[in-house]
Amino acid sequence: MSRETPHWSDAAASGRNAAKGLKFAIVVARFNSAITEKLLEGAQEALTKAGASGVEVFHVPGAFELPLAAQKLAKSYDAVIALGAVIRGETPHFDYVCDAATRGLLQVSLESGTPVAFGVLTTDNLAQAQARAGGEHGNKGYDAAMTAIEMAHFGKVPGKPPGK
Ligand code: INI
Repeated sequence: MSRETPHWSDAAASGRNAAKGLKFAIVVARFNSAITEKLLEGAQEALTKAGASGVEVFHVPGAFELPLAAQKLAKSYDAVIALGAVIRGETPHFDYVCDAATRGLLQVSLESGTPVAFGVLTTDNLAQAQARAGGEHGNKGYDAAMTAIEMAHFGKVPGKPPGK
C-alpha cells in the first residue's frame, strides 16, 4: 500500500469494482528481482482490491526489455503495468537503460492508445529502491496499478467514473 498522497482519482481509489471486467497485463523485469517482485506484490494488491480478475503476469530480463513486451501486450489488454528497478552503478549504463525504458514505454502507450503505467524505479542506490518497494515511501507498483485502473477507464464513458 502506498503511503504518499495518492495522485489517482477518488473513483479509482474507492471503487471496489473499479477494475472489474478489465484485463490487465503486468510485465516485470527480473533484474533486481528482490525489488521488482515487491513491486509486483504491490500491483497485485491494488488490482485485487479493485476487483480485477483478469490479471496476467509476464517476466522479461531487464527494464530495457519492458517496452517491447508492453508493445506486444498492449494489443490484448485494457492496460499494461510495467515494473522494473534501475539502480545507478559506476558507468553511464544506468542512464541508457532508464532512457530506453522511459521513452519506450511512453511511445508504446501513445502509439497503441493503451495505457502503460510506469512502475520503473530509477534510484541512486538499493536503499532508495527498497524504500519505494514496500518501504517507507510506499510501493510504486501499487501506485502504478492504481494509475492503470484510472487510465483504463479514461475517455471510455465521458463523465462516468470507474466502477460505477
Ligand atoms: N536492467 C534493469 O532492469 N535494472 C538495472 O539496474 C540494470 N543495470 O543496472 O544494468 C539493467 N540492465 C539490464 C538491461 O535492462 C537489459 O536487460 C540488458 O542490457 C540486455 O538488453
